[in-house]
Amino acid sequence: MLSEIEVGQFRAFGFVVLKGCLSGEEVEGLQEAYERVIPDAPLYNYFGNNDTQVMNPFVQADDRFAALIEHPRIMEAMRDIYGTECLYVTGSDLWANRDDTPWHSDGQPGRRAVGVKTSIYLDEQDRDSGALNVIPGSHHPDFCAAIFQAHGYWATATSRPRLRLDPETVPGMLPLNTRPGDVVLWDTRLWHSAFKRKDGRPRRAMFISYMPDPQDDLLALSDLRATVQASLGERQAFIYSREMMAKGGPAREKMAARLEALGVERVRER
Ligand SMILES: O=C(O)CCC(=O)C(=O)O
Repeated sequence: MLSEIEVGQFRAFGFVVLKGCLSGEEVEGLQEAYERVIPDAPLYNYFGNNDTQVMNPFVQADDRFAALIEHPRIMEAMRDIYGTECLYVTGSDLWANRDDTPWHSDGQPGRRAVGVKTSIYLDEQDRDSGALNVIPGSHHPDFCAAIFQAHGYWATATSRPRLRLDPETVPGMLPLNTRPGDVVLWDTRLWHSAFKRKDGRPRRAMFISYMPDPQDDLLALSDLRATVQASLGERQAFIYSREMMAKGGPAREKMAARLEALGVERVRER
């Protein structure tokens, strides 16, 4: 259970590091699964040209990855923060990242829709070794938009909003240092970046996306449905494959059934 301070910190700053959230055994399992799948992950040279690889989605590739979706300690932390369940809304990517990820915010700066990601890393990380850098508090819509108005641009019509600032000296930036087993929970409206590791090794990272259950908030419900529909497509036809549903336990069934009750389409493969 998160402390009141941690919940308060998340609300004020937009992130919390769940220290030691995953057991040593879970981390070992993830490392093994990662090394098994990464050789087949496609190249992705959007940020640079350094043979970065990404598997998107990745949760279907190994049961140990899929188990991260409903990890009890992660679900509990999100419940502590939002006072309701968070729902997996598709959006899962696994990286061997050899590039700098530029400063950006996920989505339109100033948006009210709440998205939350978990970041899971397989190596110890700090500013020089791939840590997620954030501007604390920049998930607040007005602050997020103000930063964009002062320093932002779109690299292309479809890219995420970025910052023109020198990436190393962005005012207020904070690297979120982690050790394997820690999970970073963060609001995707935060302005964030990550630098390539100075030791030349790839950043071994996994990200999974959620939104809080909208309950009776019709605008939040519409945002949730739109988010899922925008992420489903050629690469992924359903949130859950038949196999993932067959292998998942009651927590997976409950989350899938809740999405269906909310009118989300293509939740599970029939
Ligand atoms: O490259 C990284 O590690 C940062 C990930 C990121 O920017 C994102 O998931 O939106």
